[in-house]
Amino acid sequence: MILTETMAILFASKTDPADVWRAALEAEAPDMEVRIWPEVGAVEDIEAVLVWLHEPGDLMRYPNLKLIASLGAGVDQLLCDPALPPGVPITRVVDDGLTHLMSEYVAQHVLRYHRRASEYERLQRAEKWEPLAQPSAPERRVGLMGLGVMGRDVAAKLGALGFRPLGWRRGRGPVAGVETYHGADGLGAFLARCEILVCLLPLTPATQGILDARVFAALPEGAYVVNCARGGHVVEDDLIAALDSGRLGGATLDVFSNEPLPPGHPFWRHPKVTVTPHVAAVTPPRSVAKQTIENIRRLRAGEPLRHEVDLAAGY
Ligand code: NDP
Ligand code: OXD
Repeated sequence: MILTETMAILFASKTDPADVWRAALEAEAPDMEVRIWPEVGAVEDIEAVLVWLHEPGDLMRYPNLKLIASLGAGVDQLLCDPALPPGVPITRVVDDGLTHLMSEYVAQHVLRYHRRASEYERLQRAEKWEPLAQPSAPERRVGLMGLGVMGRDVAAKLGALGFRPLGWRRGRGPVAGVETYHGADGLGAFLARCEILVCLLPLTPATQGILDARVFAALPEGAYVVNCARGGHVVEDDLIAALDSGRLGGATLDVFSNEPLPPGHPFWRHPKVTVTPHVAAVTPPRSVAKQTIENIRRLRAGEPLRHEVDLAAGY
């Protein structure tokens, strides 16, 4: 490997404000040079990249690249690049602030369905005074697909509100305070109990299209779905069919296969769908800059990286 005198961090995102991210990185590491894609300069200088929705194949251009840091918690948007430099570690964001935002989002929408607010909104529009039966939180079954950093925090916060969440994950082993199901074998039994299903899975080949007609058929009649993970988890036609038939009571969607959600898409006007524009938990530049710089310093010191992605598992 040829080391140049100037080693630089490249910020490469087609959607995020470069000036905000430059300021965050420079505040954290005044001794490091920050470059903004596509003004890359000499490609040999690039030691680390901080990326979100980068240009596929671009990361192969940097012969001295030693770290690829995802600007978000998810890495599907990075791993779908068929030309990633082999052997270069990939890290993702794990941040208390981000996790807290996600838990707030999930709590908001779980409570909305639990307290039947979406039904009262419809009744109000019809000028109907109609009290509905109200189960208590411990009686309401909320299921979390994914019990990672986000899922566990959501479980703890829903637990504080009195819910007894169920969880589903890939690996075995207990998760404190959550009745946990595992893998493909446990999915049916888990779904059969979920009146409100929350998706907090990473998008991988194993979870692509997981929210499909079979899953909706396995949920209790009238169940609700909250997807704040990735749009690719949802088979959109199956979701619309399940909502229209009454199999599902409603869906809250923060993420979509096509973002921004195109004008005219049926989700926009569907009476049982709530749309938010991928804002469940927005990555905070200052803390991500801190994690990225810490990992560059660890790399230079030969120490293990934090929050490295397991490339075999895909998350
Ligand atoms: P983690 O990697 O910490 O957790 C992932 C969880 O999913 C783990 O419990 C894992 O199981 C489980 N899982 C993975 N694959 C499977 C599978 N095939 N079957 C069953 N369970 C599986 O991720 P985070 O909690 O940090 O984040 C989750 C996702 O949330 C991110 O990947 C991202 O896509 C999304 N996100 C969305 C945001 C938004 O604003 N909408 C913001 C931030 C994140 P195990 O425990 O066995 O490893
Ligand atoms: C993320 C996201 O993955 O914002 O962090 O979606």
